[in-house]
Amino acid sequence: MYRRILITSALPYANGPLHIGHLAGAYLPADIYTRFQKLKNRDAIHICGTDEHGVAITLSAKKENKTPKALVDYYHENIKNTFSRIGIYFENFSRTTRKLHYELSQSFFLSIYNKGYIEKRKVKQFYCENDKIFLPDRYITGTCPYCNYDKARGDQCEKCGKWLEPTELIEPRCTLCNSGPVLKDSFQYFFKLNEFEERLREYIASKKNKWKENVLNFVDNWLREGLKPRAITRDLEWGVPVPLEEAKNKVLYVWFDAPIGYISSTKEWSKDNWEKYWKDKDTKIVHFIGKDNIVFHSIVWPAMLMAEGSYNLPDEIPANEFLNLMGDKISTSRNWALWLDELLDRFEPDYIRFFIAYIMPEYKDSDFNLHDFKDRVNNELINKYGNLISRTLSFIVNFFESKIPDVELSEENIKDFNEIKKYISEAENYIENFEFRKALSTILSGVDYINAYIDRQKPWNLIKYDKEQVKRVIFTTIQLIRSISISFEPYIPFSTKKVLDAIGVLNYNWDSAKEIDYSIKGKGIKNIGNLYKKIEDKEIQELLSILHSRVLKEKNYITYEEFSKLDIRVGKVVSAQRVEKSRKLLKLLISLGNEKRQIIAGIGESYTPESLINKNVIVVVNLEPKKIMGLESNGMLLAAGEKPIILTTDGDVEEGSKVK
Ligand code: B3M
Ligand code: ZN
Repeated sequence: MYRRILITSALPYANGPLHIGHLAGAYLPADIYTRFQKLKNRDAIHICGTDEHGVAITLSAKKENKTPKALVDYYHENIKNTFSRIGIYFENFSRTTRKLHYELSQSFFLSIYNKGYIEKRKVKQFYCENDKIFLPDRYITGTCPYCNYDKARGDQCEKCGKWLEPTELIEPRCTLCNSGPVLKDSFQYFFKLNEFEERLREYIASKKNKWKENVLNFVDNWLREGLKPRAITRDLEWGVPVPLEEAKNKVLYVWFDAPIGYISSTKEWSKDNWEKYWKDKDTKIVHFIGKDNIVFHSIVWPAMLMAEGSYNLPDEIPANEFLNLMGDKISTSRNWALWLDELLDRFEPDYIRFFIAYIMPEYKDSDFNLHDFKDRVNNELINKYGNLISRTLSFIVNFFESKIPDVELSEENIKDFNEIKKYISEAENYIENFEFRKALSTILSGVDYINAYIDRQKPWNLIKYDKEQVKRVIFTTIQLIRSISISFEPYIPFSTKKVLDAIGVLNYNWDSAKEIDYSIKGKGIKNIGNLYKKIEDKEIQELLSILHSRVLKEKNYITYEEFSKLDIRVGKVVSAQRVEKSRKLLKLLISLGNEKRQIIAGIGESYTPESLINKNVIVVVNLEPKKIMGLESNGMLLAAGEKPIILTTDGDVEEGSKVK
């Protein structure tokens, strides 16, 4: 058994505010897990901080016309403040620009350098004479030598998926200014990742059946390709300087110093205690991250730790998948994001926590839909938990002069109470296993159980003829509320604190939730009125229109030439059928004059197949063919809206006419 748990969540880049994707990916699960462990009276700490180096920072600074320092100063405060508003609690929230972090990163580098795990290599690197910087791989665009795609990036071609070296690109260009960069000779330091391949294989093998499938699959793919030495330095001005005389003007690559930030932040938290959390064998280390960070945490970071030799390896890496927004990928560059601050300005932090936990992308990507947000919060959190609290407390106010009844419980009452333990134990197992959605739904079943208990007992009837029995029922109900609220605390800590405080529960922990608390017998309660206010549709509409207008303002122009590549035509629906096993998809045959096309379209929720026959539709006809649920689709039907409605013509035109 472990004696302490070190919990970290990915260090957010200090180059922008936090959005819902961040919360769902790492911070909320980490916070739920930490709060749970603390309730179990375990020695658990949650460590984090902002990641303040790398091109993500320097390029944002450039865009905002600030120095990197001014940028990270601003966003460190901004991010820290948002975390506190949404109730993500840390033992320490540090920064990778602090002196302590520089010293630790440099000594870490030197330690593995001195052991011979770092080698110096000559490299050829692109330099943009216009922007006066060495270009990171991702900031070079050119034609892919494998598939001829003309917008391939220096690290990878998005079209054919091949990993690339920037020097392989045909006609490379600087992504920032579009000029042709020059190749310069330089040298960098490479970490000999390959020397750890065997040990990494053993390490990963020991995690089989323990780690989540999505993480293991990812790692397997990487190991299958074989590991190569990786450059861990860069020619940049912003970063942790490489601690070698011969390497002036070079800095550590951001992914080398960032994970060391976990250690430096722990050290900053406690000079005396930090080492236990990193070096004692009875500590469990858990890294919460999003899926884009898996490689670094499960391969590169463990190898760095192996090379250094004095630290423990990560025990758990519960990575989440991505969260989309209204069916589309969140993209900060396209301005398609829901910022936490704008949600917090409108809604209780617990509404946001509750919903994000409810849809958490634990095993696959999931979607934040604002209508769904309103429905889930109103129907599950407010109608079930909120109403349970209001109706019980107002009953006590009305019939018992705001005092919890002072009674002895009967055998039967105790039996009713014992039922709740099952839910709590079940939720506990799920949380230990990082299954936060299942734990939440178990807790909600517990709330259902309590509501059903009250409905069965009907205290509002009983009060007319058996007040003693009502006292026992209400005392039992209060105990049930106390228990479920304790187990709900990791998810909605602001609400449960209010509730537990209102019924006078001061000292509690996870296991005490399974026992009756007699200390509150006869004590006064606080009348907190309605715990929640329902979300209204107009609040959602308002937020939606803000979201959409932001995207429209972002002027990502395409050229006339690019637009003219689209071949859009008018077609007529000849036949339509539902696609088997799909709610949304219809299989359409569309006439374009001389030619008929099969198109699979996601409009099955808005139309019956019959209603579409003979309708004019607008089709992109030169889109590459695609298989959808095994069926060939040749083109795309234009449609709009959440339940998509098709575009059509205002009057008749010939089939096959070009839209211009
Ligand atoms: N700064 C987060 C990201 O990729 C990255 C995590 C570092 S964790 C050591 O957005
Ligand atoms: Zn340039």
